[in-house]
Amino acid sequence: MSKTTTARFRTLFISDFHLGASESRADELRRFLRRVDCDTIYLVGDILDLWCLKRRWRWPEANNRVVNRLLKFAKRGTRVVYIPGNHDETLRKYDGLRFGGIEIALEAEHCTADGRKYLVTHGDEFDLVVRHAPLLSAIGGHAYDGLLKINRRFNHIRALLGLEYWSLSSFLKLKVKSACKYMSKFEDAVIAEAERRKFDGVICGHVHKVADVRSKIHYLNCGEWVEGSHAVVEHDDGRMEAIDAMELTKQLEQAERESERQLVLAGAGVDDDMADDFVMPMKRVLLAQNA
Ligand SMILES: [Mn+2]
Repeated sequence: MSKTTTARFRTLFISDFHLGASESRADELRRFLRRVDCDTIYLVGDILDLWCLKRRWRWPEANNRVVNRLLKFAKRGTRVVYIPGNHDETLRKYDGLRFGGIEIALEAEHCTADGRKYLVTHGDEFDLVVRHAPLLSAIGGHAYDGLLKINRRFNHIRALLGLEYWSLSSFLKLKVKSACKYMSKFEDAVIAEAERRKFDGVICGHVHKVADVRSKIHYLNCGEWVEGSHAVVEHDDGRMEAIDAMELTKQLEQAERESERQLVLAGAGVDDDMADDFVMPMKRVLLAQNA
């Protein structure tokens, strides 16, 4: 068997799995986590969705595979730090404790290989600063199609009643605009706090929007694993960036399939030593029988 093809990072930052919510992508997550090799992993909040789990306990086997994978990292010497978010805030009271080798911390200060300091926090505390209903995701394509259908019927009735046309799209544009405004206010608040505390950068999650912005400080957002599949990584030289984790996973899986195919083509599936292990004892047995 050939070795699993993995990508090497110094540090992995990943957030908003929302395990327990019906839409979480545990299977993709497991595929990605199989393909990473790193010294430290920061779980940047909303890993478990305790809000959803309290309403209804929904825990598919795929979720266990993700948890097992994380425990295995810790067991094999990767430092795993879990920074709870607002959907798993119950865990905040265990600040400083360890579960199966996973450290719980309210926030962290990460020092890069080239000596820069990054603040690591989930980010929900900045909702208070922003003071705006968190519109986490602008309305997606499918929902919009459905709404358009309803809107047509709605306006048909309005027309029958002699009322003027009500535009759904201009209403939604207003909503999306306020979502964008919320997003930029959130970023501003996080950046201001990191700057005030003299960090070179900040890594957070929470708003479900992957980001990699360099201004006064480096703002990185891990994105999410409900609709997307992003992560923030630190390379061995200290370089930090946001990546599309599934895109990388697919490349690594493809590379592994390709190298397996090359092995088969080269006839190297069975190497000389392995053949000897099989043939030599058999030769001894046969010669012994002849004697
Ligand atoms: Mn959150």
